[in-house]
Amino acid sequence: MALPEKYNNQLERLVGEIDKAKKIAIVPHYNPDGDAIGSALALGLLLEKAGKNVDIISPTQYPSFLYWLPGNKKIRVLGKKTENDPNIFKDIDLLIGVDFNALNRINNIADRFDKSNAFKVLIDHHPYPEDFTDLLFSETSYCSTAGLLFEIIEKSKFNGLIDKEIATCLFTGIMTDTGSFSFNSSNPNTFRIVSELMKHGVDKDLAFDRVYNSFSKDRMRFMGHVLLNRMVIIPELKTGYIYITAKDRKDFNEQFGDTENFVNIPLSVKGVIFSAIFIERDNFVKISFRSKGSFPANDFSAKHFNGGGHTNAAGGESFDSLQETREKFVTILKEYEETLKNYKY
Ligand SMILES: [Mn+2]
Repeated sequence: MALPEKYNNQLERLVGEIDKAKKIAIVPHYNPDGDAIGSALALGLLLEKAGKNVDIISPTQYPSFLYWLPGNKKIRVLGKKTENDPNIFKDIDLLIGVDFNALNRINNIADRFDKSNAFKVLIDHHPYPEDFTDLLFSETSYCSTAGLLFEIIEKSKFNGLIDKEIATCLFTGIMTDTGSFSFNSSNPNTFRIVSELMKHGVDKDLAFDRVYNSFSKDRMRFMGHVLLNRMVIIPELKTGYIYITAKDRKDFNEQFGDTENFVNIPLSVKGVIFSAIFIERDNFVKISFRSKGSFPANDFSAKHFNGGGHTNAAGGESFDSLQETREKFVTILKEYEETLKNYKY
């Protein structure tokens, strides 16, 4: 398989715009993950090799387990002082968004992205993309934006520029978006892409080690506390959830990214197919959902918790207290009792 034929014209236009552009900016979503950062870096490194002046602008901070990635220093992270800068996209001819489907996913800079006179492109694998760019490469059949980006590059004249560093960034995007090939990776094409990347010399074991074996002692103890005291399993509804109080975050010296992946823990309990995490933040409760099989975490979140995402992984939020949010969740779950009880996975 390769990039679907229907993108041929768009690909031609994209290459034309790259050729024309002097200055290019690449933007991942806020709170970027391995796929967003890996894709942004891979594209940035590639376009620099093609002789372009490239800015990679992250709307917010990202986890330190990604700092080892090649080209990491090129990323400009917006903070309190810089996020309101009206000129972040000044003189940019081509603006490329990666790994998001809606302007509100780059919330703090959405207005400037939208109003920029640059030619705009979006490369993404989330469902229901909004129409806010001149070109849209959006395919949910890909495990990751990095996978889709690889096939876009592969089919273009830039294919020859892929090197070990670029391949490492793409591989890391695929690895993190599939939980090291444990979900969202049944499409054989994912492994074809990985196979191509490996030919460029990606050190797979190193990538795994840097991403997954990089916790602080505090974070490990935090996880222990969560497992022992903050996990609720509701076997009859095949659901588990975790809640984290503001005090927990303080007690365990929470650093950015420390609660990442906690939401997956309840799914390790036999029989659990739906899991959630509720994290008490300053003004709201941050929520993530995970599911197995066809139970739609994204629809559940969209309907009840102002969120969305993929079938098996979605985000959400609540402006009730942590306690009220937990109670609301359990009440809503009862509406799904029949579905969950009879759910076969
Ligand atoms: Mn992604």
